[in-house]
Amino acid sequence: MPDKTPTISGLRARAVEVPIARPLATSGGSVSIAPLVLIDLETKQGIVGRAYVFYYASFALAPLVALIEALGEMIVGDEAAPLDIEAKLQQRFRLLGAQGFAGIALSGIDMAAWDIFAKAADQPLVRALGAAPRPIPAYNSNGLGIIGPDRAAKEAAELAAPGFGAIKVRLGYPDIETDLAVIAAVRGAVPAGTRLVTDYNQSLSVAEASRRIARLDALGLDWVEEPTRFDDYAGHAEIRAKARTPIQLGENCWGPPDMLKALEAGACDLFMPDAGKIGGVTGWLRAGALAGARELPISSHLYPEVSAHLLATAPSAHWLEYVDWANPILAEPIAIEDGNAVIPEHPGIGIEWNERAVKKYLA
Ligand code: SMN
Ligand code: MG
Repeated sequence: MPDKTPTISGLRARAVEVPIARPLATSGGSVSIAPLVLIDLETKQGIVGRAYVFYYASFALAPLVALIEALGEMIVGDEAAPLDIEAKLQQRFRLLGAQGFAGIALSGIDMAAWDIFAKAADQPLVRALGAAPRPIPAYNSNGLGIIGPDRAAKEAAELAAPGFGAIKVRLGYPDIETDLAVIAAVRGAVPAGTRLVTDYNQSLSVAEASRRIARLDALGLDWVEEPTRFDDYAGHAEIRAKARTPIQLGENCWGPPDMLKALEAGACDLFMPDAGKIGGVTGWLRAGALAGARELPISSHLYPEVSAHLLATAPSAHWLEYVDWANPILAEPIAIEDGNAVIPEHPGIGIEWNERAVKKYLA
């Protein structure tokens, strides 16, 4: 093997708890800090692959750091070939299951391996994947939780102000009348033409979802996300059959096989894989191919930095979900210009740490 082929020499994982500028109350729980694990995947040649994963709950951080480190040990000495690493590690989880903790750990290592791959090619990830950087339309998904019509209107105006083409409104109030009042208040507060997407965070029964969406259908919403439990694909298909508003799903799917089940069930009109759950860059690219084959619009969930590269490669790219949660610990947060994410031209994904901030937020 020529010495310039990057070989994994070690992995460092650190947990941080980063305060979120606009805490987010959803109908599925509240998020006020971002529990992240930062991954540095090291090579003998000196290239370091960097990625973070979002762990949803602080209690999960310590066991996840240990799991990611254990996975890192399994690939020391291996060539930093992301597809081979993915195949090797998936094999190790055949009996344990590659969902939950394991799925997020595998996704994080995969993203870091692709960061090495692109850095070794001296290209931004998008170019290493065969596409040129382009502006990626982004919706502002910060804040706008379950906060009632008055606060939602004020926050919506602030969120749309930088020129975003769309914002996300969380729904799932105790009654549909409040859902409708929130949408009306938000609509009145944002510039004409701003698209609205909505998210129930799995909070409704199938029957209740159909009742509510029948009322939402007249409002010109671009989508209703996860109206019921994410893995009730038959239930989503039933809701979708009655709805005129497009049904969005995908952030909780574990790997392309889950996506395939959702598509085969006819569960959704739109799909939005989460890079940390679908299997990192490898899983997301496969999801992008599956979506492209069906001309199914594909959006990203969280992880705006890597998702911008991935959306540029997707044949049926739709929206990038913009959240600023990792910004405080990044040396250079992803830029948004005129409502579009700007893919950085640096080699790799563009994730480098702001070490001072990392030290401050170490968990
Ligand atoms: C969401 C996801 C993760 C944490 C909080 C909220 C939400 C979204 O479902 O789609 O943005
Ligand atoms: Mg969602």
